[in-house]
Amino acid sequence: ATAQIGVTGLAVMGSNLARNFARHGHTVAVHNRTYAKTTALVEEHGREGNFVPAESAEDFVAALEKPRRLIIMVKAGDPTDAVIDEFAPLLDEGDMIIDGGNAHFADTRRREKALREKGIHFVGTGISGGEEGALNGPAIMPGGSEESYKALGPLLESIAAKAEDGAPCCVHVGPDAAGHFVKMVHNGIEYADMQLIAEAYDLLRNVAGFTPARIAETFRGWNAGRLDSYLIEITAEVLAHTDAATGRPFVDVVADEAEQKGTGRWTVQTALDLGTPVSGIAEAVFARSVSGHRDLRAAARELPGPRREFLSADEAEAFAARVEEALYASKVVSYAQGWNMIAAASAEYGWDIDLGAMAAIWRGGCIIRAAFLDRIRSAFAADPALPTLLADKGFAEEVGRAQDAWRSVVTTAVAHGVPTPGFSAALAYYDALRAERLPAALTQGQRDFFGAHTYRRVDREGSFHTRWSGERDEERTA
Ligand code: NBP
Repeated sequence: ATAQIGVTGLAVMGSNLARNFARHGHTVAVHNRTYAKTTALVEEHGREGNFVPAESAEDFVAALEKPRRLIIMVKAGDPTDAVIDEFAPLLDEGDMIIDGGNAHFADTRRREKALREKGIHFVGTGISGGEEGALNGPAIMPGGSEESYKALGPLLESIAAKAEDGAPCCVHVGPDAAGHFVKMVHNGIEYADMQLIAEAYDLLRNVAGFTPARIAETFRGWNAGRLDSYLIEITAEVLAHTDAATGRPFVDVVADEAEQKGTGRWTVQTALDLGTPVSGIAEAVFARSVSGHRDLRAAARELPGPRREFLSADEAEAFAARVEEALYASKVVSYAQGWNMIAAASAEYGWDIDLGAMAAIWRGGCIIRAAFLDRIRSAFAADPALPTLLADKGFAEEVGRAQDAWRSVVTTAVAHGVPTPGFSAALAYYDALRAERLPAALTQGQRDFFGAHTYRRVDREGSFHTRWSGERDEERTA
């Protein structure tokens, strides 16, 4: 046995991850259901480091130093179970199976429990950054036991992206499925970010009347400021791109139906179960879904909207600056919601996740990497029990300064008939959190009226019910 690590599943992610390990001086055993992929990898990239190609599961396991570290990089779902079932009987106590696929955290909890009973460490690991990240440095979010991280951490940290301060973008997130959970929320936040950026583009295009090329310039300008991020950077690239076949802006020749693979939807489904509002992510998932409903959109195409001219050139400039503020404030809200969701799951499952560390490891390697994340890291460093990012002094000041512009942008969007579900939901959340009284009091009254669901009072302890069909006298129920 000569290999420090093994990778099974050599499609794009697994191959790139294996090459990343090899380039960092680790000997990597490589295995794939279809052996031709294994030989192709070694033929094409064998010179990058030490690979041990294995055709059978037995040879693969025999190639690994003990305790064995075996990474699974296959299609998430049934294929992952199939691969676990194939390898688990060949492993010994103390060995580690690392699932680097995009597994649902509930599957990871189930697999971890089953393998723990056999003495095998199952490490559900979120890996972010797509194929390029896997090759050149991803953000890595391992769950599983503390003990497994001792044996695995240094290897993973060596291939992870490095943040600007040189820190590896990899940390032991917490036990069992903590890693896959935060990876899911990361993807949800990514959906929300993309939606907010899309809304900013739509406003600049259809209210300000900017061309895609001009919007690309605007985004480049924003990227030099507090919105500095990978997503803003690539947005400018996409908007500046011209379609070779037609000479038109690329964005105008792409069908306007956004697809999804499911991690955004999982985030929202899970948030509903946990009772944590992630309206920014939910609106982003729904916006993609609306875009894909051709039939609904065709049926509604003739509905009336407002008649509005583009803003004048001067107004458009000032409007663009306000859109930047609305985008920033909405982004703070969607990150605040995402972090609350992680905190809620951490409490629910006893994961004890370090919230600041999540921001720290997402500064590099992943799709939401941004200067902004360093601010979140500092906010949690200043107060590890911060109830919401909106309560951090720095964020509170910035969002407070942005709120006039934010309201004005949402108002303008409504007046012009441009849908901004992300901006609007974020603003509604902000206003709901800061409200002194919410109409939830009325909701409780209604619930008590039709279902005797009881209510609490502002002036006395206990639960109460009003006998609505009788004298309307009040009884204390608890
Ligand atoms: P795919 O998700 O396309 O999976 C292809 C791999 O799964 C091949 O190696 C294939 O083997 C293997 N496989 C399948 Br399919 N069924 C199998 C089975 N029953 N038994 C054994 N092997 C089986 O690969 P990918 O795009 O590289 O992604 C790998 C994982 O990484 C996924 O979970 C994905 O969600 C996750 N991920 C992807 C990205 C990304 O940007 N693509 C980013 C982050 C995470 P074969 O060659 O024999 O068909």
